[in-house]
Order: sequence, then C-alpha cells, then structure tokens
Amino acid sequence: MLNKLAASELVLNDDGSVYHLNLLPEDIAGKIILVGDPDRVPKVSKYFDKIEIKKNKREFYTHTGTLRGERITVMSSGIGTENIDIVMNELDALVNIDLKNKEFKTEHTALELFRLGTCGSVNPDVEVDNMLVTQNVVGLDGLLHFYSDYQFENEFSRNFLDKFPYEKIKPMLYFADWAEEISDYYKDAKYHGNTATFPGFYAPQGRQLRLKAIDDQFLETLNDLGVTNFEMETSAIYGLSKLLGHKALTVNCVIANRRRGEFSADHHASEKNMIEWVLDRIIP
Ligand code: R1P
Ligand code: URA
Repeated sequence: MLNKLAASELVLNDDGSVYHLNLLPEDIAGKIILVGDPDRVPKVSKYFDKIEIKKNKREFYTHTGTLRGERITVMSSGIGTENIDIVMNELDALVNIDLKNKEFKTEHTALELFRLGTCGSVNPDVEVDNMLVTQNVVGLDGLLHFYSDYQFENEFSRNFLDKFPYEKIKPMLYFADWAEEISDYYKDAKYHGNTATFPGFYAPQGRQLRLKAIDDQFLETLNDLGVTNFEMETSAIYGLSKLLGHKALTVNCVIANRRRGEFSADHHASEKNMIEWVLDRIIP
C-alpha cells in the first residue's frame, strides 16, 4: 500500500474536512458517544457544560463540548453497518492520518467509542426498558468480510460457529476483551450479553409483515446459540475498532422483547435513563 493516499481514496471537502462526517481533526474529542438516531445527539449534548462545535452532513450530526470539564463528542451514525464503515474510517482518519499531506501518522491515537443504542431482546427473560452491555458480538451483516478473516475464539464463538444452521449467512464474531479498561465503566449494568448485528430490521431480524423470514424459529434458534439481543451496528463498531486499534463498548436499551411480543411503553424515558446512566459512568 502506498503511504500517500490518492484524492479518490481519502476524499476531503473544500475546507479539508473528511468527506461524509464533515469534520476537521480539532472537531472531535478522544471520548466519542455514537448514537444511531440523529435526534439523540441533542438529547445527549444537552447535559454538556457547553457545546463548542455543531456540524452535520447527511445523517451524521456531531456535537463536541465539555462535560464536567472533560472534552467529549456525541455523533449520530444513522442506521446500519454500512454507515459505521464510514464513521469508523473517517474518525480514524481524523486522528491517525495527516489530512494535509494524506500520509499515515507514525504515532497511533486510540479513540474511546461508546455506542448508546436501542435493541430488541431474544432472551425472553431480558426485560424491556433495561440496559444491556455487549460482551460478544456476532456480525450477520457481511461488512467485516471485506476487511479481514480475523475472528476471535472463545467458548461462545466456537459453539456459535459450530451450530449456526443457516449456510447462506456467514457470521463474523468479535468481543470486548480489548476494551477491558473501559468495560469497567459499565460493570453494574443489569445485563451483559451477546449481541447479533443484522443488515436490516425486518426479515433479517426474523420480523414477518407480508414477507416470510428465513425461518419461523429464527429468534429461538439464535437465542439457543447464546444470543441475547438484536440490533444493527455493533459488529462493525467492535470489528473495525479491533482492526484500527480503538476501544469500543456498546450499551443498548432494550425497547422490544421479541419473544414475548412486548414493546416499551415509554422508550423515550428509557433512552433518557440510559443517557444519564452512561454519562455518569464515562465522565463521573
Ligand atoms: C433500528 O430501529 C435502529 O435502532 C437501533 C438499531 O441498531 C438501528 O440502528 O439502534 P439506534 O437506536 O442507535 O438507531
Ligand atoms: N433496534 C433493532 O435493530 N431491533 C429491535 O428490535 C429494536 C431496536
């Protein structure tokens, strides 16, 4: 690989900011909260002492400021791992590539990334309106196959790969071992579990409106393999963080219990509770 990146590979805007996120290196902090929903960004930044930077492009909204005197960023990714591909590569470029010369920096900077999302549980005992921290993640979306054939091995991953019955879907597995220092932040969470990340909300997560999903027993099958909850970003966040040398941790608020057919009666209150709980822990 050439050290100097071509204009077509690392694309910049006229002001030198990265193409999709529309950010300059000085616009982000070392601690970054990633949310899916752009409307969640002001719900987080309203707790900041002050907001210094507000920028956006497409679904990527960023606020940077300070909380209890420490610099912090909150950014929306929109939905899905294809957006996380952009978020992770452009965030990494902001800290590990000299954007003016388009050359890799010799010193590596590791970011601390905190996804704060929503999910559905497939373990009937994991109740709505509680938070679940992702220990292991199974990517059923395919993004990581374009980067690497690396996957970690532990009891969960071996059992999952051994028994996964759907031949057309190729799982990729990652876990939060490398984020041990930051997982301390969340040790008192109600649930720690194994998240599956999907390339869709309906049939990919076993939902059947007018179209049939792959298997009527999809939720039960994945739960039997140890999966606790479903969402759409964490495999790419954990996988690309591992490959790029960043630290990441996901906490999702459970808004649906898929096995009991329940949806949160007030998911806005649960979201608020999660935001306050996370901010208290990452900047006490
Ligand atoms: C689907 O409704 C979206 O909600 C979840 C899923 O991962 C997907 O992005 O996360 P967010 O609430 O962070 O968007
Ligand atoms: N987000 C998802 O991706 N799935 C759910 O069931 C709930 C939130």
